[in-house]
Amino acid sequence: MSKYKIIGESVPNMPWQEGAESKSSMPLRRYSENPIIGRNPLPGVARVFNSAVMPYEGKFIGVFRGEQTNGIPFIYLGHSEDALHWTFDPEKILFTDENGRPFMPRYAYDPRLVKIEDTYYLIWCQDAYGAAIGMAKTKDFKTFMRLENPFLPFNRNAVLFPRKIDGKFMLLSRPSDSGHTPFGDIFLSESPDLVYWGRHRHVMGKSPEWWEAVKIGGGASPVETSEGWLLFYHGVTSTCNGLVYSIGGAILDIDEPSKVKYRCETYLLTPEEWYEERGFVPNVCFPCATITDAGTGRIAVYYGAADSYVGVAFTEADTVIDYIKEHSVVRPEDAESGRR
Ligand code: BMA
Repeated sequence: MSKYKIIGESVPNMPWQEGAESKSSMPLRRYSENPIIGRNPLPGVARVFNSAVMPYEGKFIGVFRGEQTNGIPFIYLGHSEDALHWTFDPEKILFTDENGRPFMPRYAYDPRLVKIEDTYYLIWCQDAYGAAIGMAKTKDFKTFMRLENPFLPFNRNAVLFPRKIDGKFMLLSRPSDSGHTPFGDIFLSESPDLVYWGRHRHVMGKSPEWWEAVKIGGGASPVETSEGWLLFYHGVTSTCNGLVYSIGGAILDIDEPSKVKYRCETYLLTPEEWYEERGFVPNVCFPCATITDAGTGRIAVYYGAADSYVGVAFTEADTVIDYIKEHSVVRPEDAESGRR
């Protein structure tokens, strides 16, 4: 019997590996065949990383950050029978605007994917006179309607919650300045219609813990559990040789997710394997999605590695929630509602 429940779909065919190894008793265990997507996966695309996947019609579908050979990132659609071996559509996703005209962002990166009721939403980073949040919806993964800029620049790492709370869409994001690093806290915003957003509340800040002292950012769409919203996010530290991105874990209040219930003071996974330490940008583990099975409590975390590859790590709700709770340190400004 599981101690904690995942509230969501049963996905008995989700990817899993018995006996996957963990480092230093960490709760996330890497898939032994990582990276699951290698370099040059399709013509004109040098690297695929920081990507999001989900179950779809008994198989799996995903939106992938494809860095083209001219260096500009776009989003490509991928298909898989087992969520481990992927094939990609050769052309990047072409959106339409709200009037049905073709729309192609100037660039698009770090896509996330979530199903709310009967619609799938893509959220990514794009240009709107600076790095900003892009959003589109689809019902069939054939046509994608891009919604006009929901937020002002500069903001990135947006993730939508998989259900409305109190009748409102809820979104985590990480506002910043026009640079790459300052202002590294996660905020919550709500909307009745995905057009008008407000009641912006502080969720959690970068922390004094060194591994996440520079900035943090939402990772995978939060997983609903009996303990609260389980959030895998990224935390960044600075070294004399550049930034290091690790995966962190927190549990947010189920009804008021701007309140942090538990927050793990250590990372859950940090760059240690060759595909995480070596690549276009070394030392990056950047979570963007999970696949979960409510029946067994299994969780697969999908993360970009070294801005070059996609990796998968496995855990169970019981394992990771207990770990987060046992190592939890919540500062008063994270525990409060975040309303000022
Ligand atoms: C962040 C984002 C990510 C990237 C990371 C490391 O700011 O741009 O897409 O993986 O930097 O380069």
